[in-house]
Amino acid sequence: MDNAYFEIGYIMAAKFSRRRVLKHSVFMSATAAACDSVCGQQDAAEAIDGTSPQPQDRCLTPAEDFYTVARGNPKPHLLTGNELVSARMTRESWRLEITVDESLDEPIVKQNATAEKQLSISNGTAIDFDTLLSLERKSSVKLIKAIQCLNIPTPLGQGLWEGIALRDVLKLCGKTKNIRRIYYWGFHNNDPTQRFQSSLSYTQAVDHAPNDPPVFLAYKLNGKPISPLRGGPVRMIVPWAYGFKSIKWLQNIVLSNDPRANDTYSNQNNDPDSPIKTAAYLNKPNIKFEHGVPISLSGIAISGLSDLKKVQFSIRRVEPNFSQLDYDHPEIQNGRWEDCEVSAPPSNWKPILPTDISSSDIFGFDKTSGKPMQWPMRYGMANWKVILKKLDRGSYEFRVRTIDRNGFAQPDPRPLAKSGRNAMPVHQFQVV
Ligand SMILES: Nc1nc2c(c(=O)[nH]1)N[C@H]1C(S)=C(S)[C@@H](COP(=O)(O)O)O[C@H]1N2
Ligand SMILES: [Mo]
Repeated sequence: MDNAYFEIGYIMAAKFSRRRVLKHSVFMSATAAACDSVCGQQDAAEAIDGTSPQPQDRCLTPAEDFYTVARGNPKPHLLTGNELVSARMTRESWRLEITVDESLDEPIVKQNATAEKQLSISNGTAIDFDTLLSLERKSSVKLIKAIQCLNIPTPLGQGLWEGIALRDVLKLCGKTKNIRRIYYWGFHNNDPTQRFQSSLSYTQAVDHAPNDPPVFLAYKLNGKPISPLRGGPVRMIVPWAYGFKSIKWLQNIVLSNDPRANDTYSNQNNDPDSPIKTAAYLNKPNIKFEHGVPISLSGIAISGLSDLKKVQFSIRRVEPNFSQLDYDHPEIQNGRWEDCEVSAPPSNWKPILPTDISSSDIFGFDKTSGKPMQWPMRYGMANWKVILKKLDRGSYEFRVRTIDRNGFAQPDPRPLAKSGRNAMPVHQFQVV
């Protein structure tokens, strides 16, 4: 680790959490500094709780070090003791209701949804934790996945999530008819105005391509029960989606024949069906470097729905106080781009994973070799790095971007902030 980075990372991070800086000094420096820029861009409507985005390495973020995005007053994860029990936020008290919305809404909903069984607290049939666990043998999902907020341009953390495919949970309702959408939400003080709801089409809930993980109800993170802070005891995990689909403190699912997405998040001008975009993020480094000393720049890259082929950088000599060119300016698009180094997968997964989990059990890993079948893994992240040598004295503008497996360069194919913040990172610095 470069000393210059450590120092700036330390100073910036100390503003947020001195304890964590010390604890994670190994991967620390630059990402902690990055939060200064990335947090500034987050949507004002987001209720942010917790500390600054934590530095992420390529493997598993400790549960308490994820950056937390949570709504509610008080926030459900701050409940303790009896309050936690009556909120049904312990494994023993947890119940999941699956009910049917039978209402019609012409001309869009002409026939009503039905299910053989509705599972509700009032008739004593809601799913309890043991019932959920009993599906484990049939349908266990283990997935290493980064959580990323659509409105915060750095992943919040990456975990090994374990759970049961939503498809198999829905089967507990027996035969169903006319279901086109699934609405779901978690505990929010039983106050409907606080409810943070998300939704999936029936197809998204039950179908998935063989090389893509299914939607699942997670009950373990990094080999341990999911804490209230991370959305436990049971949290929805929608692998391809931004964080708002991965509802915490999950307690209610409603089956409906209304095909419209009514995610709470779409009320804030967000695209509710946007998959995670492949993107590189820059750990904001120093703005001044000493001439003659190699300059190391680094960051995180996340592999979205379209996978990650490579990470590239481009560097331009500029006049001080120049005005920045847009990402689609021909000078940027047709400039010289070179490949960055992307961190290789760990050669040994054993020390990284919980002791009772073998890498070959994890989605996307080869059953025989126990190695990931692609790297970085889809919906996961890796580190990138570049070392710049022999730069003359002067001002520079550094850009970094991903190229996805379709050949699109970040921020394409959808450079729209409200379908995921993935602007091409830019950094200006001086060599003096
Ligand atoms: N019940 C509930 N689930 C929720 C939220 C919430 O406020 N309430 N926030 C969502 C959003 S917008 C994001 S980005 C992720 C953040 O997950 P994390 O706090 O575990 O990092 O949780 C999602 N799930
Ligand atoms: Mo979010």
